[in-house]
Amino acid sequence: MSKVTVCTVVISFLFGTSGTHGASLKIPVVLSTDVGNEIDDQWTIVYLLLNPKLDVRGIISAHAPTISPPAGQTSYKILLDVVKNRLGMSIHPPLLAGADLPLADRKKPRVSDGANFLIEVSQDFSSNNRLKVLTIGAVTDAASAILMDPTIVQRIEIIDMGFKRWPGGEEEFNIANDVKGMQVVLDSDVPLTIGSGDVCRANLSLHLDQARDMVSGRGGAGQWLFEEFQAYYYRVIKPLRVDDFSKPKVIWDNITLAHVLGMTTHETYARPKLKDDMNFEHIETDRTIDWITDVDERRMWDDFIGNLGAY
Ligand SMILES: [Ca+2]
Repeated sequence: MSKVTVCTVVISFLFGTSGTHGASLKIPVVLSTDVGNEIDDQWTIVYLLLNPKLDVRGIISAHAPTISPPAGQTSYKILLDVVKNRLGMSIHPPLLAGADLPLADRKKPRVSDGANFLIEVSQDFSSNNRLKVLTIGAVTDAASAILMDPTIVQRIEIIDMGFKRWPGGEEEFNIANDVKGMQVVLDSDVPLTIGSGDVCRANLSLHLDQARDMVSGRGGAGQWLFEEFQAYYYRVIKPLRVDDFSKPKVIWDNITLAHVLGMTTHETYARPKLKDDMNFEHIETDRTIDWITDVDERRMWDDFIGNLGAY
């Protein structure tokens, strides 16, 4: 990286963190990611960090049962590797470790560096100017922050990739990884938007060839993203010993970024309660939930590729 580029990165980072005190028009976000579980988290981290429209205040690691225990710590080490080594960023937003396990009790937080950080960083915000918290893994750290400081619901909003579909909710990986955590979030007043699995599948599926065409020629970060995609594709998506490349891989987690960047449509519904079996119970309430119904994926991928090419 040239000196001029480093200088630009420093200036944009400083400007980007000016928050409520400065003239930043960037969108303030914190990401909570179970990176190390699948490969879509890597795509979302790259999109997040290379997007000049975002003021990234921090990234928190999240546990998942597919990540070696202690999962929050392992995911944190993978997050450090992605940001420092894969993206080669010596200057970057704060990176924090989240909890290693889901909530054991709906009234008791799992205190972690990630949950503490979320409370601290939220202090710059208010109900008129909310920090957007993107959760693309188990929601444990956001839920713990709500239990530790209930006033945080006046300063943040949560955009979560989770559930199978509306109106049932239904079992899905991120929700299953902390059902109690999502119950805490749904039972609170925090504004909540959901990007569900069915909408991701319909809008964010990529075939191997599409992924190659999109990212493999675009610098070291693009090449690395494609290699991750390809390795996962051969390991998980393509049937062994069969030349069947018909199944796509879904880049689930990008739905949260597409939403904050204004590239989705959504419906607003009465906010359901979440039962322990991960199905919704629809109740009379004044609280609402925003449910993403569509993604302008053409626009999102163009934006993603443009930022990747410029890095
Ligand atoms: Ca994820």
